[in-house]
Amino acid sequence: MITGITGQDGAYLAKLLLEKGYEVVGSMRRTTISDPIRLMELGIAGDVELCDIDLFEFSNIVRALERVKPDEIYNLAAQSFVSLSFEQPLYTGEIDGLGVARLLEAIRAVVPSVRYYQASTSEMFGKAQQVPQSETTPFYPRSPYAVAKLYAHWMTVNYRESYGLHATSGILFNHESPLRGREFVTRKITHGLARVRAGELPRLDLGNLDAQRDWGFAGDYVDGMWRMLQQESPSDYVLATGRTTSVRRFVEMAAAAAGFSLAWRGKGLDEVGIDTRTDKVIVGIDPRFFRPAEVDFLIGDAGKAKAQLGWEAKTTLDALVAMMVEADMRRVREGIRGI
Ligand code: NDP
Ligand code: GDR
Repeated sequence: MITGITGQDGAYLAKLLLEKGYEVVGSMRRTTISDPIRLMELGIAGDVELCDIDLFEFSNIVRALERVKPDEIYNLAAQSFVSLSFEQPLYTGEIDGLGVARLLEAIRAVVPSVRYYQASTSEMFGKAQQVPQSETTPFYPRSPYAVAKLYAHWMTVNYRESYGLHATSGILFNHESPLRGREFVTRKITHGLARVRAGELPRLDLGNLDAQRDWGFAGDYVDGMWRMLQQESPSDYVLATGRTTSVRRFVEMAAAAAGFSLAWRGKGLDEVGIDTRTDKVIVGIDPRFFRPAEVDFLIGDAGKAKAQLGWEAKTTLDALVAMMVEADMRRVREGIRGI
């Protein structure tokens, strides 16, 4: 069972599990647009059974577990956009924090022998206390999202220690793909630049260009999630590439892949990215995209995952950028709007 199957990771994980011969049940919450577009994009929408779960509602979690009786549960459902969590801190806490407590309680009551994966995050390191960050680095969350995820992480550890649940927390650094939501910076950049290139958008406005992230490919990371649940004993694992890159550098790489010749001019809020071939501004800064508290720098140490799971990030950032730009240029060319 995968909660949050309509999201980026849900789609890649479902594909991986189907390829391994699993029967996959994915939970969705009811929304006005109910097409599982990412599953459709991967050509697997007809291969998974869908059920309704909103992590806000205890009773529907219990009923779904009683009916499905899963062997493995991957809890990927969350309000996952850090920026929105500053605007909706209580909702984010309800779903990303208490929602996990609801799920763990339901597991304890209905399927205590299930193997459970909790989608924890490098955002829990926040104002990082060590470089690089590993399973033993102290946490310092910097957003309501990260605070809620930290509660969920410790609840996962606590249910493992208190009740012997096979509950694992995967502390994953940022992972991206052509199926990434368009609000996250990497996809915003590749999708935005593809639209600027096609003349659909005058320019792309961003926030803090100097934040640095350890970006990998989502397809690699879902394989790590699966490996974690195949271990005899549950534990906590960091998945990361071990390399960090600024948002500014990501823009430069994506612009080059999209066929622009980018040069930066100006400073602070007046900084712009110019296409030197046309002298047009293609990137600008908009203060609306800055956060009340920022996570400036993350770089992960996935040594434990390599040693115990045989897992390593395979896709380079160059390949990831090329894959994302190519997908967005094609979608814009073909007028594909939904994803
Ligand atoms: P997405 O935002 O793409 O997907 C989130 C999923 O959660 C969607 O299916 C969404 O459904 C669902 N969801 C949201 N609210 C609820 C709710 N109230 N009840 C049930 N389902 C809900 O995230 P990703 O796929 O990128 O990430 C997967 C998980 O991993 C998340 O928990 C995220 O916080 C975490 N994570 C992600 C990282 C990354 O870099 N991608 C890194 C570390 C952790 P809907 O389609 O209806 O909105
Ligand atoms: P993050 O991802 O907050 O790391 O959380 P996001 O892509 O939103 O931001 C990364 C960095 O880019 C800076 N930034 C901008 N971000 C967005 N979204 N839009 C902009 O215009 C912009 N300009 C600069 C941000 O300030 C930030 O520093 C993601 C999510 O998937 C979480 O769910 C997950 O837990 C973490 O990754 C690991």
